Formats: sequence, structure tokens, C-alpha cells
Amino acid sequence: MVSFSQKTYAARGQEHEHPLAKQLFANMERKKSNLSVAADVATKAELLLLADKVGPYICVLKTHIDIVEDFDMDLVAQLQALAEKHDFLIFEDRKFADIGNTVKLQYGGGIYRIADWAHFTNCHVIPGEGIIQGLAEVGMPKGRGLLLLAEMSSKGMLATGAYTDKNVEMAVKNEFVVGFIGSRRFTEDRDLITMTPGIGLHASGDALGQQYRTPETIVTKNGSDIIIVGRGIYGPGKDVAAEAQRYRDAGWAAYEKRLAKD
Ligand code: 6AU
Repeated sequence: MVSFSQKTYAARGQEHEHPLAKQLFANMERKKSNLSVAADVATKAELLLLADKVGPYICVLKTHIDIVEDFDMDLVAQLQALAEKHDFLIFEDRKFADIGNTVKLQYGGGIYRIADWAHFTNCHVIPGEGIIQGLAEVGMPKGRGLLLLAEMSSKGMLATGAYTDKNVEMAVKNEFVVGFIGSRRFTEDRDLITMTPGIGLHASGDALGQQYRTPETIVTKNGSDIIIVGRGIYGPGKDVAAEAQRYRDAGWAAYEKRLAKD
């Protein structure tokens, strides 16, 4: 059987059973982009400006909505308008980690009402499978998708070995799960999408334990599908659009190189 990572995004989209995964793969093919920008900025104006600048080059905008000091629902409306204008999907990197009943309330309600606007969100499976069931009760009827944090990018992270394997086992059997945060392709049992943070073309890390690898290592060699890039694109003195384009091109070249491998 041909590995999923040897197939084109277009073919995987056509064959996929989850409408959101179909939509994502089609978007990636259309825009020739496997780049997600991590928009870790503190104000509404900065977030909207960043989304507008990187929009043409990304398949997914990743938010940390609780970082935004002046959050309101108008921000969500404007983000949705930009998602429409530039043709990208939204991933709220909420990293849920509580019991099923609590995450249901956190995902569907509160100030942020994440399930109303984020196509993707993610969770840790430390509480057990109930967290997936709780999130699914809110997200499935809205056509959303969940990513499990099977691994992390930071130094000394504890998501390894049997814990990572458990993530894969839970993902395969839960239809609300569309993929993972991690550094590689995890399974051939179902076409689960891997998104990888900790990507940098130059820097090797930061002072707080972040570790960077290249698109070539992650996409060509490890078989991951989407690169997530934050400070590599909007660090001090950077031309944001030019950097986004550079990472988009590097991510896509790494994917084409993978397809050319036999
Ligand atoms: O490129 P950076 O280092 O500026 O940003 C990386 C982004 C941040 C992190 O919250 C996130 O990726 N992240 C995640 C995610 C996406 O869940 C997991 C992880 O293991 N490491 C990581 O950096 O927004």
C-alpha cells in the first residue's frame, strides 16, 4: 500500500471521509501552501494586520485568542472576513486539557465561543478519552475537527513513547480527530494530518526551550503535512509578507521533494 505521505494533498482530499480534511487538502493544493502561521500577537490590530499580510501564503491561520488584550466578537467577524478574502482556515491553539464536561463548556461557551469560528482546535489526552468525546459533542455538529498533541516541540517534553502511542490509538478510532500536533507521520491506519510547530529556516531555538527544525527535515524526511511558523515570520525587523512567502515556498518544495522520493 502507498503511504499517505507519498500521495498528493489533492488525492488525499478526494479520498478523505472528513469534510473539513477535504476542505483543508483542497485549499493546500489550490494555494500551493502547507504553511500555517502562528499568530502570537497581543492586540486585535496586530492580529488583523498580520492575518491580512500572511493570508495569501497560508492554508491555516493559527491563533492564541486568549493572548489578545482587546478581544471582542468583532475581531472574530473580521478574522472570518479575512479568511474568506484570502482563502484560509482557522485553528485556535487552545490546548484543552480538562475532563469532558468542562472542556465542553470551555469550547462552546465563555467569552471566546471557540467552536463557533475555529475550524480546528487541539487538546492533550492526559484526562483520557472523555476529553475527545466532550469536545466532539460540541464540535462535530458544527463540522469542526480536533488535533491531538501527540508530541511537543520543546526541550524535555514528556509526550513520548507509550503516551504518544496512546494518542495515535485514540485518534484512529475517533472520527472527530483529524490529526496531530507532532513531528512526523504517525500512522497508516487512517489519513490523519500532522501539523508541526517549532519550524525555523535559521534559528535553532529560543531561551525558553523551543527547538527549531527545517521544513526539509519535517516534511520531506518525517512525512509531516503542515509546517507551523511564528517568530520566523514576524520577528523584529522582518518583512512579514516576504518571510511568509519564503516559508511557503520552502514548505512546498519540501513536499514536492517528498513526492519525488521512491
Ligand atoms: O514559531 P514559534 O516558536 O514562534 O511559535 C510556535 C507556535 C506557538 C506555540 O504555542 C505552538 O506553535 N506550539 C504547539 C502547538 C501548535 O500546539 C505545540 C508545540 O509543541 N510547540 C509549539 O511551539 O504558537
